[in-house]
Amino acid sequence: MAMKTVYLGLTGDIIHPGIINIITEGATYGNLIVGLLTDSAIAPHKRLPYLTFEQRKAVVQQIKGVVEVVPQEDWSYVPNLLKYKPDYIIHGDDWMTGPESKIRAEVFETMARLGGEVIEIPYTKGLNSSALVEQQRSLGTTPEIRLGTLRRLLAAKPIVRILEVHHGLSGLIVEHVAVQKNGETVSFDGMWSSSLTDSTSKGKPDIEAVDLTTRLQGITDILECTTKPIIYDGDTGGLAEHFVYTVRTLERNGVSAVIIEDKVGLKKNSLFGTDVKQDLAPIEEFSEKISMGKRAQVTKSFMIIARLEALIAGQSVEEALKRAFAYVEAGADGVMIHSKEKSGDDIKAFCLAFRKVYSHIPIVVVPTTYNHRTEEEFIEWGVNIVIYANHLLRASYPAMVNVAQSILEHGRSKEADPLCMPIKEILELIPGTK
Ligand code: SPV
Ligand code: MG
Repeated sequence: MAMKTVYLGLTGDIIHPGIINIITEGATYGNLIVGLLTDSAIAPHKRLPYLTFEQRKAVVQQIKGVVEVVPQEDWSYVPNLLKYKPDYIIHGDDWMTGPESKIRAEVFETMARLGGEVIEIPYTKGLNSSALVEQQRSLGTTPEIRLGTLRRLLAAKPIVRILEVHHGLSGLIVEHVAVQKNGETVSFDGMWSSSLTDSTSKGKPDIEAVDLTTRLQGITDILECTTKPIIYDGDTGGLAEHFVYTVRTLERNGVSAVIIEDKVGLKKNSLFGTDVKQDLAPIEEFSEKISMGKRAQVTKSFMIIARLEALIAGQSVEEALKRAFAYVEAGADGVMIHSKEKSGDDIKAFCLAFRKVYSHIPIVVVPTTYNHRTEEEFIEWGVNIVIYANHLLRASYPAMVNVAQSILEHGRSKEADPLCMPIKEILELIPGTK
């Protein structure tokens, strides 16, 4: 009689005795097939594993008792159960309550239809992969792993959600803040090192006056307390000869991408009033800067994204498209289309037209003025990265002014207390402050 088959769904990022236990137990029922969750199966539900699918597969297929490793492309077990029709599925009994109970119910229903059986084994107390991932997170990451994460997220998610950071504390917010929405945990995927908020927080104008070395000090603080990928706002990139050094410095530090804009002359912030007109760089000159940057980079994963300022400069969507195509030909790994128009219609027109020509080159948007547009709409337009470019800094300033005014008005700080985080909380905010 043919050997029975047993199915086990796994992420396989951290292999601990609890997993070995379930594999050993599963193997006693028959040939154990591991359904290894792909990045895209995981990404909508929790943060990406540290190891890539291929790395996780290489580890899991060596574990004694594992006969075969197949990809599980979906968060739900059902598609793979229907495909492989196992006699058994094995799972820890920690899925009885919470959001996983839905997954459990559909597994029972599917296995009953297939004439199979669900084996539930007591999960190993104190050993749970998610808890271990949390502990691992406290140990940090490496520049190489962090750098590669942006490309993995792009491959795994319909849209990558980025929030501005300007110091370690704002980095911690991107790292940890999450909300529960329709039974899913929603959080930010990475950080935007903004020239506007970096210079504003230093009391300087956003005119490329803060150099890379100074900005890197701030980024180092952020790198030290976070693990998520960083996209660096490289302004115009400076002279092409200087840009190649910027690329290498960012790579060395584990930054995932730089975005440079096709403007010339003294750089001003793009959202300045309509009277401020900036000249666009000649197409060939900017294309050459991109090519030089691409030739200079050491890793495969680093991304150079070309930022199109045509719409900001009052030019047409056609001009922006013409430039976008030239920059992609020059080697740009993505394009960022910027506008200060309030409707977002010009951005939409650009994205739809660009997508007809390049189906896979990532598009980045920065919806500061057209902020009524939603992530769902951006996905429909073919956008891959949305950057909320300045919100944490803009939120913090009025909060601080309010407290300063309250202290002045009352001649004491008691009335400002409800506006402030409790002292106990601030002391506990940073791990290691005991
Ligand atoms: C920044 O955040 O510094 C940017 C985006 O470059 S914007 O301010 O919209 O130009
Ligand atoms: Mg900027």
